Amino acid sequence: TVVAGVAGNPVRHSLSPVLHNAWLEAAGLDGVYVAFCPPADNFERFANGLRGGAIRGLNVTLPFKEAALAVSDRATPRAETAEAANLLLFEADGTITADNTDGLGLLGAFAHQAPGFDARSGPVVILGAGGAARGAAAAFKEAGAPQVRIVNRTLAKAEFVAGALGVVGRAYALDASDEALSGAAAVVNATSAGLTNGGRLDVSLKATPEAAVIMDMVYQPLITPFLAEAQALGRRTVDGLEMLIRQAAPSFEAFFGRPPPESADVRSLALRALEQ
Ligand code: SKM
Repeated sequence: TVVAGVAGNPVRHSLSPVLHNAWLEAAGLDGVYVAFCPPADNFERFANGLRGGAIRGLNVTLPFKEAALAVSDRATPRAETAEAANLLLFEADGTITADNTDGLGLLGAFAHQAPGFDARSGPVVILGAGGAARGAAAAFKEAGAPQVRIVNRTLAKAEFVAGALGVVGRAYALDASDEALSGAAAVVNATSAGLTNGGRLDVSLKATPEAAVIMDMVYQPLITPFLAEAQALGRRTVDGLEMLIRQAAPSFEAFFGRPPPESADVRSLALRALEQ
């Protein structure tokens, strides 16, 4: 039995076990995917304890993505660029390989839910300047966005993230968000607003062009207030659940040696789990 899992703290809300176990069953593979909740201050000890042992790999979510990269022995360029890992592979020789599939998940979700969207067609706006924002910014730069605009409450943090992008990066304070949104090809909420009840961003999407695609990385609820505003304005939207599914697919392949079977409708399963 191949064992894989997700580590986070908290981890109860994670839909990763639902996705991976449904794929395992549909593929008829002898594997299992479980949730782990290591102590928030000691991911290193947890991961080191799994070296060379029975587990093939882990997805890693908040607050461990930076620690996951730090504990690894080697990392893919995309994990290095994001300065975070959401995927660890425990090799037979006792070493740990770090990867990051969040960028693939983000771009995959756009490709799937906003067909025809082209990152090269205009500036991409990222709300937030934490790890998720950094990863999204790197993915859009890689996909050819002519400009990546970082909007954040603390301007200094936005400047830091934008600076790492080189000439492509621009930083905006929250009260300059209208300026940031004008002409945008896409807007991505990479802040945790929406995770808490009633969490709302102080950003209005009115200044976005009609053709802009609006995405929220938050998937609980599926239609966040941010996406609801976008839909009310008639904008195309991409949801956080699609990103979760599309970062999970390459993770599954890394753990179990084959892509997930297309026959399993994991999105419907996840939606049902969200409703409970
Ligand atoms: O990057 C992903 C991670 O692989 C799994 C996850 C989850 O289970 O909620 C969320 C994202 O951080």
